[in-house]
Amino acid sequence: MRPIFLSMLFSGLLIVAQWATAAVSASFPELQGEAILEVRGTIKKTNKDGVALFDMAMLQALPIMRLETSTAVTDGVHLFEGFLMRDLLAYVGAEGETVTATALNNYAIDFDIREFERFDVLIAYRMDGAPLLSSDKGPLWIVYPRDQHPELQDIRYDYRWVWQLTRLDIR
Ligand SMILES: Nc1nc2c(c(=O)[nH]1)N[C@H]1C(S)=C(S)[C@@H](COP(=O)(O)O)O[C@H]1N2
Ligand SMILES: [Mo]
Repeated sequence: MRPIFLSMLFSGLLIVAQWATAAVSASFPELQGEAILEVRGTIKKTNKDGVALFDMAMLQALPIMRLETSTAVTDGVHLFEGFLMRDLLAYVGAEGETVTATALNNYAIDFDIREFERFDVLIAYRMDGAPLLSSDKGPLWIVYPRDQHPELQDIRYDYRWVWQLTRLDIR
């Protein structure tokens, strides 16, 4: 093929790629139900006043991930279902170094964003087939693949299992 044709083809592809990206960001859904999780900070996609708000249906539309693990605060092994923290961060177009997770009781903790690439950290909404209730760690609980990685069986990770998660701040 002649170089001029190749460069036309290439710029054509770029236009299609940009159009596709615009279509994806425009498709960020409006909140239908109750806001369960709020994501703020250096994110590319928002749906209300610079914030990304998610109801349960929106969270359950993210790729579902299952994880079987014991926890530091319950007996035995449990089946958790939810989505990967890194999938959520990619979904909102998060860019930064630090994620602060805040809970209903204002418990807050900072994470190095790279941790979510290293480990399949889950934001779980179901345990053993039942929804996590706000009376018991729910509706969202950050769950680490504790049984899969011995280095996660450590007090320094136990405090990152934020239960009753309501908010993530990216910076
Ligand atoms: N929402 C919320 N999550 C939290 C905490 C908290 O106070 N609030 N404490 C953390 C700490 S310090 C630990 S060790 C684990 C286990 O806490 P628990 O034994 O009170 O369940 O949860 C973490 N997640
Ligand atoms: Mo703790």
